[in-house]
Amino acid sequence: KIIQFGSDNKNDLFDRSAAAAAAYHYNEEMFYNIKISKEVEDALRSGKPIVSLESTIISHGMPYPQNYETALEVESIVRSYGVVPATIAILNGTIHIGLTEKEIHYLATVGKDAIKTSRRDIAMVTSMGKTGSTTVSATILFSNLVGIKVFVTGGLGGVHRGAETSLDISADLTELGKNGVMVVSAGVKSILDIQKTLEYLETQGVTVVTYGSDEFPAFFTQHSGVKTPNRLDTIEQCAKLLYSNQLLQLKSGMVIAVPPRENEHSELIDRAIKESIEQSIVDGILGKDITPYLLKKVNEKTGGKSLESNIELVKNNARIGSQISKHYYNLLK
Ligand code: PSU
Ligand code: MN
Repeated sequence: KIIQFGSDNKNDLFDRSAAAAAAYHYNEEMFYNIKISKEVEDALRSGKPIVSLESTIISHGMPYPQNYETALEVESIVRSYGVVPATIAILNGTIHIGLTEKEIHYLATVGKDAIKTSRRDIAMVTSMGKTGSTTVSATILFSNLVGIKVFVTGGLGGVHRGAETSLDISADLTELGKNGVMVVSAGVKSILDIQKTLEYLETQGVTVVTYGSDEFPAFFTQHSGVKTPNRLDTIEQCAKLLYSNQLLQLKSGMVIAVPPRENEHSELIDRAIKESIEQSIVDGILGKDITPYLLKKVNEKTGGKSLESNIELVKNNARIGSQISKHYYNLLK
């Protein structure tokens, strides 16, 4: 027997204003505050589509000024679809959902002086009144807290090569398992072990989809040689996937991997990745420093070609993510 979900369930899904109100804390005696921008709060209350954006990509993922320009361009792409962008970061201990241009500029210029903040770092950063840029993991967590369902980024963290001895597995993957948020990305970089990353996501109960291809993309290239667990070909199908996840209250995440445009520099980038990983071992880089280290080295070794592709694919993901968000909200009406 097919169970039909009625309008009651839809009303549950509409309960975003309650989420926004619950999350709106401003209490001097507490050790954390959340500030939701006017634009984002209005969108949450009136049920307008929203897309969240992370900030570690600004502080640690790209150099200045490309980081600043890209962050603004991505926001403007999202807006061009009639969707509200919500860039998330912690500024002087206050969790911000939706940043001003000035705040984005601040993060872009402080760069690595901002604390790269995953779930484990959040209470430290807020209680000490520090500034932290949120990784995919913390951005998923805060998106879920205020009721934002679609989150756009460049690349996810994953299982690192050699994780069988280092145990280096990004907190992005466990966070994806815990929150019913859809993350639109270009897959995971080949600085990571892609097959192991997919295995780990399966264990976490994360639905992994490639948009319009049978292969899981490797960030800089469409081809990883790894078969994707699921393929969807339309925006509508992706929106319906999110809707089903919500109706069933699975409370686990979804990844939409968008293959990037074919890259003429993929061989150069591949070589740079191999050399950078070897160099990271020589330099003794470990833990949260590894991903930013590799991104910087690869960019240097490719003469900026990897950064160019990175910028282009984030924008491409923003186009797809915005449309999914819009369709999802239409399904709720
Ligand atoms: N991959 C990129 N660019 C990035 C990151 C990953 O191509 O900026 C950032 C994201 O914020 C991601 C984080 O959540 O790195 C993962 O870090 P780690 O591998 O330390 O978990
Ligand atoms: Mn790690």
